[in-house]
Amino acid sequence: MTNISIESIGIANEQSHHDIPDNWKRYFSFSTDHKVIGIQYLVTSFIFFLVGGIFAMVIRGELMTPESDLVDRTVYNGMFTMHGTVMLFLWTFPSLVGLANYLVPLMIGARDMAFPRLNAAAFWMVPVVGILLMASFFVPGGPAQAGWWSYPPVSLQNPTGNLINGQVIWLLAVAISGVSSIMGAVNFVTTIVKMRAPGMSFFRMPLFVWAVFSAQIIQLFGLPALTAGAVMLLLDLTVGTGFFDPANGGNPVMFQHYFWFYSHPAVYVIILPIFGIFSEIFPVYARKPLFGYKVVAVSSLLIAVVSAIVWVHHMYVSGTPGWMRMIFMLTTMLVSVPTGIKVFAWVATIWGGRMRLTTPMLFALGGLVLFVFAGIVGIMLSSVPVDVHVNNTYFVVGHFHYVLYGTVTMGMYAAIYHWFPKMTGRMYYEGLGKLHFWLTFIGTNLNFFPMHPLGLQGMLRRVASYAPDAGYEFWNIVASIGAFLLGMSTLPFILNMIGAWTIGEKAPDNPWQAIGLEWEVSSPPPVENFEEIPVVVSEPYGYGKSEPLTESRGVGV
Ligand code: HEM
Ligand SMILES: [Cu+2]
Repeated sequence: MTNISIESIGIANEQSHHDIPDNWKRYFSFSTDHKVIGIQYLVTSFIFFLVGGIFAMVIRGELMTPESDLVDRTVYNGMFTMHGTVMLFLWTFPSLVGLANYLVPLMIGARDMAFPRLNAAAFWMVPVVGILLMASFFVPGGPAQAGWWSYPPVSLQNPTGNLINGQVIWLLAVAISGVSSIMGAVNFVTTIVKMRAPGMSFFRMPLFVWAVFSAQIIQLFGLPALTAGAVMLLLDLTVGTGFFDPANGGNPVMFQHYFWFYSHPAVYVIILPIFGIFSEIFPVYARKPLFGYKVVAVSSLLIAVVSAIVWVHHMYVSGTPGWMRMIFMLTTMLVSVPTGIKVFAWVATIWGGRMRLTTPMLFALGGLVLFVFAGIVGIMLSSVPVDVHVNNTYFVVGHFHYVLYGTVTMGMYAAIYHWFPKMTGRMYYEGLGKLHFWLTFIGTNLNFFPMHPLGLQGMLRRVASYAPDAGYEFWNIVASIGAFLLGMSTLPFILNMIGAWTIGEKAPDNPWQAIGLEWEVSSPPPVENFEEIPVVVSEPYGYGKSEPLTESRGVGV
């Protein structure tokens, strides 16, 4: 490969800008381009984020006052069940898969995913899941009401007696979503193992790719358990088998094992890519190499391994014997070791760096701060005596929203802003981005901090009303104000995205002077990504080292 002059690179990029069919119709087609699929996932999941958010507003509206006065209690049950389900299965998972779809082939120097048609098929199952869940609002009895984990025997009650009911539709939707995710996992793992560009050894892969790799391995071993559990529950509910139904000799606790064997590791499927995003973003805006690259890379795999042996911490109060509680308490605490290593590495990365506080960096920093808070509370919860005390209270709800909103959703925002110029070829508006950040950061704390004292005071989760003299009102009002602030925070974001995508300033190929293969192609990248497959010649994150990343390009940044 030869060195090309700067002019000819400029011209090549200029041309590829025009080559791209910039018509929006391809986003509604069965496209097999991983970049189109990535954006399809991101936009679809964001729409469902808004739907899940509307349900959250109803929940918080109801909880402003002690009485159950805004919606009927059964409607409330449907609301929190669908809120949790939509937020996890239609926002968190698909948005992360979308980001990974967009980035992984570019980051490893591949032209597409290993199985492009499987990729498209997996995506198109997501709207099917969404339509099924939304349709469940219109069947007699309304949507599922047994919470996002659908424990039997509650989930087996079927009060309307109909064969088609909210719970049946919920189980079908979750099973389809599981199949879609398994298809995606096979595709990601194959792509990362088989499709790396020459020179892109495992220890030259960006940490986002390491994180996706580890997360998708979890999907492969975990999802079959959840999907099988969902199908067995569906059989209990529809044809009267007795896997979990105590009335038919089944064991309801077995369902909890199937469910959490996947759904605990699933939190790492969610958080690992967010860790990957942090690892990509901090070096760029602190202008320093990532501290301890190899250790951080391996710690993702370690987290994936340990995540497989902690699930019983969700079942401390499910009749679990004492010795088993102790084992799972220890394994759970063990996860904090590789996780702590990462936090240490990020802090060391930004320490003394020349920080640029752009919107992506603000979201990443905010996400890190809130993650540390969530992590400390998580270690508290891993301890059996604490968990037995606060189990099923708002303390737990507060904890997981610091993770899911404070870290995951804010981390996704960081990623969307950071790669927006690459994906769309346009710059977002920095002012609107910062406004979005502050509304989100303040809103998250106002909304979810009060849940901790409420939980310690004994307020139970999944209740539409509470005793007026219990002293819960103050914190509930604060939380609801925070919720409405979070609802508002999406407005500058939507305005920013639509405005920037349609009339924003044109983005250069590498607006952040970042190092990585995705920044060496045009914005947006051409179909098939690379005119010539790059040859990688150095480690990632070479900030301040001025060594080239690939053979074909002369200078590093
Ligand atoms: C404005 C933002 C949000 C607000 C105000 C909010 C509020 C709430 C509240 C009050 C509950 C407890 C309901 C109850 O137990 O009665 C809840 C449950 C839940 N939320 Fe959120 N939430 C928000 C965003 C999110 C996000 C972004 C996620 C995930 C990414 C999420 C995932 C969940 C889950 C999994 C549950 C458990 C549902 C269940 O108990 O079955 N939430 N939320
Ligand atoms: Cu867990």
